[in-house]
Amino acid sequence: MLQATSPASAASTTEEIAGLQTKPLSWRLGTEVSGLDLRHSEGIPQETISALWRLLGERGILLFRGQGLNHEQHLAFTRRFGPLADTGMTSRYAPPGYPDLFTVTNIKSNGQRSETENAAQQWHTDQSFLPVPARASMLRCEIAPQFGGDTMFSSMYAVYDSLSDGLKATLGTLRAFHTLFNTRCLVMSNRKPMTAEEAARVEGAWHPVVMTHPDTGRKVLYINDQMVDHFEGWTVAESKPLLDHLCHLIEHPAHTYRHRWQPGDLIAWDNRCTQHYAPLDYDFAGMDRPENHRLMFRSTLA
Ligand SMILES: O=C(O)CCC(=O)C(=O)O
Ligand SMILES: [Fe+2]
Repeated sequence: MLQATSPASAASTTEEIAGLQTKPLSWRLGTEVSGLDLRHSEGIPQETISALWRLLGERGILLFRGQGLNHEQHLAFTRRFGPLADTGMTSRYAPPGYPDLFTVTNIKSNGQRSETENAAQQWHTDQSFLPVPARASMLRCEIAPQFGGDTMFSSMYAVYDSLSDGLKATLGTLRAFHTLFNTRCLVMSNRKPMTAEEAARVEGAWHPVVMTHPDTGRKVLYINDQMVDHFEGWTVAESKPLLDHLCHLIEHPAHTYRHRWQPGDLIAWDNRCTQHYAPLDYDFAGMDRPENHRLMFRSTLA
């Protein structure tokens, strides 16, 4: 049976857990899991699914290499962990026929630039603008650019643990407003205006700045660069220096893992204890050339 592994004590070698081969991806977060064929996820025992879920809560992200899933298989594996969430603002970024998937790509469609080509240019956690944000997300790579196109992940356990007791105490009393319509958010600039219905859905929500992860009982920092520009009762100007400081800790290399994608990879992340970010680290100016194309699909757990 899977044993709780504290991130600090994660071994760097391959280990067998519940019949699966697992290997930490970095000191603070991430585990690669091998020995599973996710194309036939209906055959994976419930005990293994539970073990994967526990490992995800502890390590923040799970990597499955070489899976080559199609949309159906991707959604079937996701559903093994519970009901799906609405993927994003609406299904406007869904591939045809799959409203539960969110397409992240730099490939033009009908001569139009993709609105998701730089969807993740800031650190964030998915759907924190909702009163009940997505629990977890699963992103799979179909096409990776010749260089870059990486995704970075950061552990909010590690960031919280790195704070002084004084700052932990102060942050523990605060709430922050999460919305895409804020002074720090860059992502809306290249998007078509929202419909009234879309705008109402992403209006925003208040969340405590420090949360306890329901599965592990560990505390996490819960603010992010993309969605938050002020604390409750503080002005944007007053909040900015502290948010800048916290965002700097989120991107600190000691708290992160950087993933170099290969087509066929699938990464699951827990939105409650990690953040992610896609640096524009490929030839963005030359992205219309096929060797710079990037095509990813995300499913989201409610
Ligand atoms: O493009 C990426 O690597 C990440 C995209 C993203 O933020 C998401 O799918 O939630
Ligand atoms: Fe995201």
